[in-house]
Amino acid sequence: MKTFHNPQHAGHAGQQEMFRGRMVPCHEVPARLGFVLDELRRRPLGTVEAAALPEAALDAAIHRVHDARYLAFLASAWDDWVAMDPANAQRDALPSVWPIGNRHAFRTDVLPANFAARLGLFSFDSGSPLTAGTWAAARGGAACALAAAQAVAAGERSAFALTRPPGHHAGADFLGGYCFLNSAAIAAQALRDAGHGQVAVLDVDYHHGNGTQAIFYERADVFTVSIHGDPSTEYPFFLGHADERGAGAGEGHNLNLPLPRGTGVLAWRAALDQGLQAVRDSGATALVVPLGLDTFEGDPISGFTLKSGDYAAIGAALASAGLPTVFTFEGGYAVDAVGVNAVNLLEGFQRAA
Ligand code: Q9C
Ligand code: ZN
Repeated sequence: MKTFHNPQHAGHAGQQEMFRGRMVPCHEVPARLGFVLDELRRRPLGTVEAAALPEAALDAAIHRVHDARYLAFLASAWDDWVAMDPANAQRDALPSVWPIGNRHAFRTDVLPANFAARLGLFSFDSGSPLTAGTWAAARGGAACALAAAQAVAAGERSAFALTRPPGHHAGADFLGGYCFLNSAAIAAQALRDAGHGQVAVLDVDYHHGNGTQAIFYERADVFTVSIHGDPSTEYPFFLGHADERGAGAGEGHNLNLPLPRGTGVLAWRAALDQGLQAVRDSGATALVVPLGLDTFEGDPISGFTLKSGDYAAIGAALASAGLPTVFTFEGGYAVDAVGVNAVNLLEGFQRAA
C-alpha cells in the first residue's frame, strides 16, 4: 500500500477550540500525523512519499467538489483575518456569527465584506480554528487524496492519503468539525473521473460524515455509507440519522448506520457487515474509506469502546469487499494510540487483500 503524506500539515496548528462556552486546547493537533508516520516506519506497508502533483490538476480536482466562492474565501482567509486587525496575526480565526440555514431568516447569496461575517457564512461550528497555514495544509491534503486516487485508478490495490486537517465534515461550501477540504470526496470524484462508473464511500470515523453525504446526496454514481455515533447525542448532531437515504437521482444511494454512545466492537462489526453488503450491492468498482480512529475506547471526545486489537480484523473485513481502496486519514484524538490503531487496520487490510 502506497502512502501519500502531506508535508504542509504542521502549518495548520490551532491553539484552542470553543467548547460549551469556554476555550479548550485543540484536539486535532500536528502530533497525530507524526504518530502514524512513526508507526508506518516501524511496520512498513509500502512506500511513503510526499504527494507531488501539477498545481493545475490539483486545482481542477478541488473545484470538482468545492464551490468557487468557498475556495476563494479559504485562499485569502488568513490574510483577510490579519487585515481586520494586525493583532489577529497572533490569534486563530474562529467564527462567532452564523446565517442559520434553510429557514429564510438570513441571506447567504450576498458575500459579506466583513471577514468575521464571511467566516460565519462558510462555517458550521466554532471548534475549527483557521490558522496561518490552514489553506496550504488543506490543499496539501487534497493533493494526497488525489495522488492516492490516481494510484488506485492506475491499478494499485490500495493507497493511503495520510494528511491533516481531516476532511469528512467539510461540504461543498463549508468548513467545520476540524475539516476544510473534503479529501474523501475529492478522492471519490477523482476515481469517477478516472473511469470508475460507480464509487462507494464507507466512512468509519466516530462522527457522521456529513460533508461527504451532503456533497453526493443527490447523485446515484457515488454511494455513501457512514457508521457513527447517533447524532441525537453525538456531533455533528444535525445530520446522520437512519432515515436519510439520498434525494432525487440519489434516492437510495446513502446509508446511515447510527449506533448509540457506548457501542462496543460486536455491534460495530455487525454495522460494518451491513455497510459492506450495501457497498457490494451498489455495484461500485472502487471504494473510499474515510479512516477515523476515534472509535477507539481511549478517545477523549468520542463514545465507542473499540480496542487496538480490534482494528486488524476491521481492516481484513474492509478488504473482503474486494475493491481497489483509497483510505483518507480523518479523526482519532487519543494521540499516542492513533498510529498503532491506524496501522493495525491498514496492515489487516493489506494482509487480507
Ligand atoms: N471539543 C473529526 O473527527 N467537536 N472531527 C467536539 C470537543 C467536534 C470531530 C467537541 C468534533 C469534530 C474529523
Ligand atoms: Zn471523528
